[in-house]
Amino acid sequence: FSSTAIPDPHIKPNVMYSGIFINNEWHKSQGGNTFETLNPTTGEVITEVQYAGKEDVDHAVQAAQDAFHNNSPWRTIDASQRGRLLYKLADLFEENAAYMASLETLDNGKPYSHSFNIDVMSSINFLRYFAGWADKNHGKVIPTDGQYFAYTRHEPVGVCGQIIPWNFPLLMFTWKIAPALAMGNTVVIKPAEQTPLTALFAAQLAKEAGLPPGVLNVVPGFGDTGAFITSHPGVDKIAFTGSTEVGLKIQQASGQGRLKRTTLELGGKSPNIILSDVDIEKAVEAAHQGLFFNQGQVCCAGSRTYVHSSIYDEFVERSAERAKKRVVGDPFHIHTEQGPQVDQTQMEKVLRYIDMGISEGAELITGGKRHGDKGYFIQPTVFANVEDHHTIAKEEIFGPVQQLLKFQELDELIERANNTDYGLAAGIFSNDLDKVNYLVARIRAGTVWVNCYNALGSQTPFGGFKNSGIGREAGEYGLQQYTEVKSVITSVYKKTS
Ligand code: TXE
Repeated sequence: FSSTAIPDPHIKPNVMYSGIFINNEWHKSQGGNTFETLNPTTGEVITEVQYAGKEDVDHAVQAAQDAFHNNSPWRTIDASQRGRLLYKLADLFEENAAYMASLETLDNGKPYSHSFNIDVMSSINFLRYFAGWADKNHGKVIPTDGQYFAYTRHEPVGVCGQIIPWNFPLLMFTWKIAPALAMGNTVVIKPAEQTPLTALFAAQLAKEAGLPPGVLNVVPGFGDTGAFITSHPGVDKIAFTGSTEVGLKIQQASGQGRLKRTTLELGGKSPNIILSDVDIEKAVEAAHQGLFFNQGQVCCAGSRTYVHSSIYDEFVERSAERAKKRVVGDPFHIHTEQGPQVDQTQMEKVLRYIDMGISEGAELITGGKRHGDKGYFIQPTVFANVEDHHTIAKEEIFGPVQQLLKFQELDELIERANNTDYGLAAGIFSNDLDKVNYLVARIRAGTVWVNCYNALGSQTPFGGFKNSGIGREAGEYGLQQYTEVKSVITSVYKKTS
């Protein structure tokens, strides 16, 4: 779909589900608590959502354990049938695409054209990709030594506790549930407190698709709800996407009392490297999108743009021109490129980083302020002459703030690019194959994009080196995180090759 061909949005999408989803039924919080989810475009309350407490998480985990019990409907259906249920869920997403994209834009503030073309469409692709895997991730027969017959079974891990952030609410929901369900696990998932609505709607669709009760449970709430999941003895595996700070806590919690399998997808400060031979116009646009996409709220954002000194000044000038042209405003408008930040906390955090950039001596070229006085909008901001020791070159800003740094030599650049605790992604722009290959092998990051940025697919693994995470999501590698390998070794009378 091009942005002009997509269906019209529902400007005021009706919120149908705001409860706790357990055993395919909607529940109120047992403690009687609710929280408000706000529209970041206006700061107004959209609706009250049920706030899952400890009793609700216990209930959800019990439901997931029951659904995982040997001989349960979920454990006894064909693997291909699990795939068919996910295909059906993808079809339901497609039927409801305009509504779901509108709900996402309402709750998160991202432009509707992105919610539709990227969030909803990629979610559908992701569901279909993993639906196809359901009956294909099989074990092997292994020619072991001795009078034995050996094979492996790929079995589900069990109850998966999944905690997701607010920057891609529906997409992260599908990234988490699709591989888990394809491999036969059961799920208790907590959407982010800022953006619970699309996950709740999707839960109802999962019921309509025919998922048995207890297989997928959704518990809205804050960090404490997440902590009840991560510390719960009935949970076998944790999958988390969010800040490195919380990721470290989760890693600790998941080792207390029992070992939970843990995968973490955390923050980043990704270098985007522009060599001197590039088509400057294309590279400026790619670096612009690589940072500003999704209001800059992307874990793999190219938030350290290293530009070769020979083209640096022109690159700065053109980047500023491009940022000034960026269309900021009503996210339901089809031409809007940038909506509000997700909430006031995030807006204030980003503005604090801008102030730090100025006070530490980076050069503010454009932007730098709040955009308007309603909602949580920030002007597209570009800093030049950024140095590695500046806070804005070290910490994740998670906003529409571009850092342009200068470099001369490749080896020095590699040292600088790797001088971070993060290692999520990197970009390289050049047509010099030798230089590209030299860099690709030396940059410590889970993904390296060459002459492109933010190219993510269902098929390609995604995850971080160092403090950017543990494990990989998507692709065949992503499946491995949702299976246990069982070796079965049987004595035989006499083997033959
Ligand atoms: O993240 P949190 P926040 C980064 C980004 C952002 C910063 C803070 O830099 O500015 O993190 O954002 C749940 N046990 N990223 O505060 O707190 C929480 O309810 C279990 C990068 O929103 O990590 C939510 O569902 N769960 C990131 C989820 O964790 C807990 C995307 C993420 O929230 C918990 C988002 C706890 N103790 C932010 N505390 C990325 N990698 O894309 C919170 N949560």
